[in-house]
Amino acid sequence: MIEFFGGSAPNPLKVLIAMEELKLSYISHNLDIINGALKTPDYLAINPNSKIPAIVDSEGPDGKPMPLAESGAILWYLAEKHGQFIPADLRDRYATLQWLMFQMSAIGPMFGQYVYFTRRVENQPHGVERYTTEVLRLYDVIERRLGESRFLACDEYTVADMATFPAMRYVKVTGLDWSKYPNITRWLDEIAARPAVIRAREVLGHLDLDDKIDFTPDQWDRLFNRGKYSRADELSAETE
Ligand SMILES: N[C@@H](CCC(=O)N[C@@H](CS)C(=O)NCC(=O)O)C(=O)O
Repeated sequence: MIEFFGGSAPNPLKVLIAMEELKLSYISHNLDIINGALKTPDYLAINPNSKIPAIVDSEGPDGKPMPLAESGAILWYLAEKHGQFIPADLRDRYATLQWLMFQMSAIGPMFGQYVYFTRRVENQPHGVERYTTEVLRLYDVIERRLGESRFLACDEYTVADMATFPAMRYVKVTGLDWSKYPNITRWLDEIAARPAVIRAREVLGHLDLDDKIDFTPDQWDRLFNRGKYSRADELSAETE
């Protein structure tokens, strides 16, 4: 049995998709990210980085409970444990790792910053320009890749696709000309139609990154560690 700690966001959706694809039994906990649920000692023991998602697998590799954080690591762990969605062929296996790392290091963080600068803060044109350009560059990388391969890593659906689908599908890039991305469209439609992905979306429930989320200004500041939660002034002494 897996205990899953998530909430309404693209990173938890990756893990829900994997658990549904693998037909695992799990209990899902929705954590209240805005009111300190990620900062409790119990949760920090599961995810030292105090983010969602995380899991505790009651049957870890040594038979004991296994806590694990970082969506990419969780996907790899579950897929490897259950022998699916990571190809056996070594070339395809390392390609899967490559595209999973690409999601974790590029798509995830850059799309996150894009959402921040376009929707969560005002009057930061340099941030809007930088992350819009980067998101478009990443769209081009994926479009090219999906022009030569049915799925990201190879012709099989892998954990790299499960990791990359949520941000590509649900982060709305304003003004995007979809006619430039026929391969991404084909790939998104195929993944979105998978029964496991439909189930995962139902479990996740509401997910709309464009919504006017009902947080107070102080809650936004706390979420993004800004305003009175910023630590930038701690470094001022070191500039001398
Ligand atoms: N690299 C991490 C990123 C996790 C992450 O940033 N999660 C967001 C939700 S998508 C979160 O926990 N936000 C709440 C916060 O930062 O306090 C992963 O892939 O698991």
